[in-house]
Amino acid sequence: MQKQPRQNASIPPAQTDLFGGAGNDANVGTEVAEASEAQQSALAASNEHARCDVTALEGLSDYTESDQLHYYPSQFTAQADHWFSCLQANMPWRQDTLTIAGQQRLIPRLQVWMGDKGTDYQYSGIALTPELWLAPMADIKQQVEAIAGCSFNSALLNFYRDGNDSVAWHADDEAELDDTVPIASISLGQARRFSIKPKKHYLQRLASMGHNVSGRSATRRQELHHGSLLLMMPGVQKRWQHAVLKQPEITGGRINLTFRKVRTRSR
Ligand SMILES: O=C(O)CCC(=O)C(=O)O
Repeated sequence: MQKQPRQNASIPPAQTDLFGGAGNDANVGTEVAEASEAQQSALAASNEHARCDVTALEGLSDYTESDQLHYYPSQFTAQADHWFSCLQANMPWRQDTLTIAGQQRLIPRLQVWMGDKGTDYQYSGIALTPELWLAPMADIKQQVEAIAGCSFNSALLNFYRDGNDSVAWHADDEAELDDTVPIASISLGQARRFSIKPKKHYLQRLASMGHNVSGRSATRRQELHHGSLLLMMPGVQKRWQHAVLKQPEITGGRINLTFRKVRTRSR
């Protein structure tokens, strides 16, 4: 059975001030480049108060824990500067090409696909063969696994060079992703706005259940801060879409790491 994220306290009830109450940026203040599991537990505990549920629409009758996002604004504050500079300098960043309506377009960001052998992955027509784990990614993976309570075998690294880089509305719902495992997203560098809204089929279902929501009214937004962790429960990919849209006024760079579990043949 899929393990749930480690609970140091019970998950707080869905909040009506969605995305609004996530503002605690307290520096957890521990040097944890080589953090032990005990240190990670302590960090998670000290960060616990900052966790909030961000996708819940108040009163949805089929809302479940599987739809939740948990935002930990300061989970990796202590490691964030080091990770950002190390990843920016040392990853084999590349700009891949998408084919849209027969036309080739460079994606508006740099990326790297990293993982265990056999974790090949494809999205939007881009076929990705994994780079094997490079430092410090294996260490970051271990630290995030300790908090998420599950194991990951791959990660997509995105580098947004400035506010003109973006990722369009999508869900990470490809068949090769294990849809019982959460996706864990770490943000480093410039804070950027993460947006999330129900997929069309989910909006229709909500309407048929008598909920008066539109894509616009149901859209939620969250600034993802330097050193933060966002855990997306598996239902998020089934019923919701997310995006990091352009913010042209922003000049700083941002790195995002999304840890995932790809189904491999040996599974
Ligand atoms: O940069 C982010 O926060 C989101 C990245 C994302 O949506 C993805 O990797 O699928």
